[in-house]
Amino acid sequence: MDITRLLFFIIFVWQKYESLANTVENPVQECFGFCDQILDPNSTYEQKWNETETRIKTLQDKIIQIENELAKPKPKIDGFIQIGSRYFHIEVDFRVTWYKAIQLCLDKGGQLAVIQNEEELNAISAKLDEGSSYWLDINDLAYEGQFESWASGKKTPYLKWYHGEPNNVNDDEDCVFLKNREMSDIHCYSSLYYICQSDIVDW
Ligand SMILES: [Ca+2]
Ligand SMILES: [Ca+2]
Repeated sequence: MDITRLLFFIIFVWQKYESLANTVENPVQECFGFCDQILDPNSTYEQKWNETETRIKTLQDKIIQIENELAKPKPKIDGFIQIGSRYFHIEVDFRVTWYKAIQLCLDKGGQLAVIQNEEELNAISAKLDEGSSYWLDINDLAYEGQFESWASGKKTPYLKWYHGEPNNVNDDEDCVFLKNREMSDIHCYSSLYYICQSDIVDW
């Protein structure tokens, strides 16, 4: 190697060394501005994350507020009594078909009752005459064996069947009544008492 080539080689190596050194000393600059968002603890990513957390917290507070509002008993309607956290009207003066019971509850400003759970079943049943039958908003008119609320069109949240029920006798029992704390299906044109609830719930 002659002296000229040797000098070029030394200069080339020196420049490469400086370039590498700068890379180590200025990592942010070498990342074309992206690295600072990762390396800087006060980066925009962290700010955005904090903003997102704040928004999520605000939404959670709103959801809790809405849930609390929904959980409140609806205003009392004349002729309705409070049972548990809700208001009900228990009709014991005359018996009607299931269809008529639907209409009469709507006329009162409520709807035919949908029992939410066992606790509510027991609370309501304690107010009923033993041996009497009361219509509920439960039917399988649309699809046999699929019991749903007429008011909401959704699956009924709670069922407690009497032994052997539902049995859909003569393939013609599509409406449900409550008797002695248990439920049975029966022909919808049977005449029974009925229970309305004051609130319209979208189950
Ligand atoms: Ca049926
Ligand atoms: Ca039956």
